[in-house]
Amino acid sequence: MPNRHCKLLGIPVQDGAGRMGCEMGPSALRTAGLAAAITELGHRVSDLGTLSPVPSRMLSHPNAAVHHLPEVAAWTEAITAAAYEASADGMPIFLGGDHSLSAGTVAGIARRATERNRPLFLLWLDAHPDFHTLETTASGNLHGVPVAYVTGQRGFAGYFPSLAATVEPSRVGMMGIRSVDPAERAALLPTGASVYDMRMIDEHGAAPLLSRFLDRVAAENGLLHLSFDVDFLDPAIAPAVGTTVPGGATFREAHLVMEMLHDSGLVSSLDLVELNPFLDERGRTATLLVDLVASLLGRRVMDRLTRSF
Ligand code: HAR
Ligand code: MN
Ligand code: MN
Ligand code: MN
Repeated sequence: MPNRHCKLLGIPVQDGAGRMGCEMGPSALRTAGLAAAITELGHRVSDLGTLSPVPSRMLSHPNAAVHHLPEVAAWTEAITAAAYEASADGMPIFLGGDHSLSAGTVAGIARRATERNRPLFLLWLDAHPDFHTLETTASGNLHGVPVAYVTGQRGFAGYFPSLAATVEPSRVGMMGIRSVDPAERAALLPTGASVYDMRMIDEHGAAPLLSRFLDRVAAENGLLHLSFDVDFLDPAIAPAVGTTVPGGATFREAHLVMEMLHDSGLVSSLDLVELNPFLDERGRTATLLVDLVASLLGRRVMDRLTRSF
């Protein structure tokens, strides 16, 4: 992969989560040495700074569980504009913040992709599919809705910003999935999204599943947005997240995914989300995320001495 221009943008939203702390995520990722890890690999880094919360207007939804809707809607509008602008050149890396921020990052990138006549693929590494609508969410935590929103599912009109471009559900790949609510399962099944859950990773390994998805991205000359939720990882190695689910990706599974993504050269933008530094142990989760980004950007232990075996 040629040298990249990586553009860091902090997005300290936490209103979409059920507990506070994600607003410290961008600071923790910077403190863990993200910029230095990237420059050591020969890439260029620009830090675009950190978005500020924007004023919100009154907004309420019939589903009384939904909370912080005005704030998340306002964030989504601001993030969409910032992501569109950041994607004019280089590789934007969005530092979360809870996963509701991806409603904006993916919307902004999708607009950019459409203008370039490139199909946008979305790889969602997460314990959860985040496929609730405003009607179906029972927790009301809006970090549980971004995939439904960006793929144009019904029920967001009048609440979230209208989308300039949607992501085709069949161009969504999910890996690490192991916590799905009944309404999400029902909504997701007919969409044609590729859902590689943890059982499929157990049975087949992550590599062949990911290869199949990446082959499709390459065949269509697509752009690929990677959305990395900390709870994709097993809580034993990544405790700093508010929604831990046992049975997540291991250290090597996660690095292998990032290494394969690097070799593919296909990833054009990245979200790092749900890091809650208040729950971390001496920065180990933030440090692991930095190491995973390094794998994505070309760090390797050895050159491949043996290409076949
Ligand atoms: N599906 C559950 C809900 O809607 C859990 C959502 C948790 N989402 C995240 N991001 N932490 O994946 O409440
Ligand atoms: Mn998520
Ligand atoms: Mn999750
Ligand atoms: Mn090790």
